[in-house]
Amino acid sequence: MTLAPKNLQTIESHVLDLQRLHPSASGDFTSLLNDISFAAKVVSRDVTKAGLVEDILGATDEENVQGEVIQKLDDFAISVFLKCLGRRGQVCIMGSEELADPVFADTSQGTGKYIVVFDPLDGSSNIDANVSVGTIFGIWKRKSRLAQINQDDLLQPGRELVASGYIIYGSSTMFVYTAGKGVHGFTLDPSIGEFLLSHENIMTPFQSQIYSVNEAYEPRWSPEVREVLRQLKYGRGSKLSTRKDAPTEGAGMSSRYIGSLVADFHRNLLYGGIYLYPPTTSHPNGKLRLMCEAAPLALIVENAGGYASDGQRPILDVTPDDLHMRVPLYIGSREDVMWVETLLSKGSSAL
Ligand code: AHM
Ligand code: MG
Repeated sequence: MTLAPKNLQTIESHVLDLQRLHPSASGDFTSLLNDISFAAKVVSRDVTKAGLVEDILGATDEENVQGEVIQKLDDFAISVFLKCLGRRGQVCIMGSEELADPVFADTSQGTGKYIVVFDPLDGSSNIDANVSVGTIFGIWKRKSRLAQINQDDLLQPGRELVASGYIIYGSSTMFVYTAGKGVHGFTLDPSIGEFLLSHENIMTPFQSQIYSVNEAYEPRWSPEVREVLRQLKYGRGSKLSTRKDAPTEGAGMSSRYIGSLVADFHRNLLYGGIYLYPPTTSHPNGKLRLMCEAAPLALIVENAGGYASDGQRPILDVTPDDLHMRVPLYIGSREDVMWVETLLSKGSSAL
């Protein structure tokens, strides 16, 4: 029996097809996405070797600007992305979760068209246990035409994103991206070293049965967030339970939390679900970063029919005041996230 290949469209040819829709395009965007996919293959190769190669697992003795420990694989992934993205002059500046300041791309001397912000290895504290980790990226276009870019170029809201995506290094490596024309997923075929189209035009379920949150933080949440979680668990509209009127089995949702945002997000995107990282007493603005985590995933989810909110407004409408600005994040199936946003906006009157 011969096995018929499912689909042989590579990510490069998919992006080229996109480029053809814009006859005046210079090809810079196409080559930038190709560079990201190349960097992803390099990182994927080394992430899957973790454990075999000496000195690749574990933490460095450095901390990032937010005081979080940098893992050795974080360090490796940053340098791969910086090298691959800065080599052809399409990018003027790059920002990363782990680097305090943005980095100018050497070859463009500040003249490149695009700004790329990325989280090189999200969920990296899980890596030693072989849990799926990922890379998240967002691509903005610079606004100014001057050689020297300014703050307004760098600090743009998610609505201005030209494209975004993530790579999940899991049981297989997948590259998921949107450039505003649907969300498309490609799976790395390691035997030929290519990302092949495996999930065309992903749409996320409108409503779901799954919530993903670190419930151990309940004592650190506001009463409003606790109420949201109580209703997700016991059923919408359920009253605070006494044993007698406890909600019936099946009224609430099920829970799945990996603790690796890309992995939780990817599962919820495909099956439906809502991921929540609300403010806590230790992280009053939430833990996740707007530019390298929340906004790129918000663009993906909105293009797949879902929604992302900071609890009050769409994540895509939040303008960053700093490269490392944090935001609360509620993201996933549209109806679920809208419901959470409505409940939170009622504040204490909902209690
Ligand atoms: P990181 O970018 O430093 O890896 O942190 C982000 C990670 C997310 O992947 C994950 O969803 C979240 O932090 C888990 O945080 P917590 O351990 O507080 O639940
Ligand atoms: Mg992260």
